[in-house]
Amino acid sequence: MSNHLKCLIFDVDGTLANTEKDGHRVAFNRAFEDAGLGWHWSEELYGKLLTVSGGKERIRYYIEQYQADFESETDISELIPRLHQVKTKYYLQLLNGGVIQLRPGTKRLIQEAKGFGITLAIATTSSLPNVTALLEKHLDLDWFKVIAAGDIVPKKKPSPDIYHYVIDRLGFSPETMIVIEDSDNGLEAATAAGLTTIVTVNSYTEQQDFSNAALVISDLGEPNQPCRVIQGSLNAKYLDLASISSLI
Ligand code: XBP
Ligand code: MG
Repeated sequence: MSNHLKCLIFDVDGTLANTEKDGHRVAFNRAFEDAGLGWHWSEELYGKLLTVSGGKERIRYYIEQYQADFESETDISELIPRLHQVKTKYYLQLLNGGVIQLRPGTKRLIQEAKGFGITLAIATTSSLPNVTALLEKHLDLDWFKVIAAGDIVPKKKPSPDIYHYVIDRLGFSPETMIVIEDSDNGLEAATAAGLTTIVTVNSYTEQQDFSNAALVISDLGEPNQPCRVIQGSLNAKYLDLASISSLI
């Protein structure tokens, strides 16, 4: 194995698991329903709203763009975090109920990396309870040396701040780290922090511009379930550590 690769940094939503359509989106809608707001985010509308990362930021953007006449009894700056808290409760219920499963290859690759002593980290816009719950249910919290999530940095992706945070905490040179992301916002954030990035697309992101990625694939793949290469080259049927190391 190459001596150069020291760390893999994973995004969560859309990368480790397809959390958005059947998880976050449904949880937002349940929170809106509880509050009697009459708002509903369809699968299609949610795709547009995903241009804004961060749940609280997404609600604010929705109000500004789609509910311009909305008048709230409480100040919007109080309403948004309250809605978001309820949304988080519903998301955790969905997650713990088994609605969210890992994407192909994620557990295999993470276990392989762990076996080779590669440091693992998380860089996500999602709130910390969502991330810890996913890792506890499907992987292991202790496998990840740094979990950077939610409001830990004020500016969310596409700002590189969350990646700068991980780099600072780990103390590795960016050239020794590889990021796995699923979206243009995530790619932009990682690239601006000087990190080489592999993209695994999903239905919400497959049409986005990933020209700055080192490799774009359909998913991480499994030995019996090869991935599709969309951009770049991969000398294997699925993404393994040797293929990742060759990108450094
Ligand atoms: C994830 C997000 C998050 C989730 C919802 O983006 O943008 O906002 O959609 O989570 P990325 P919260 O995968 O690029 O990190 O509601 O907890 O924000
Ligand atoms: Mg993502």
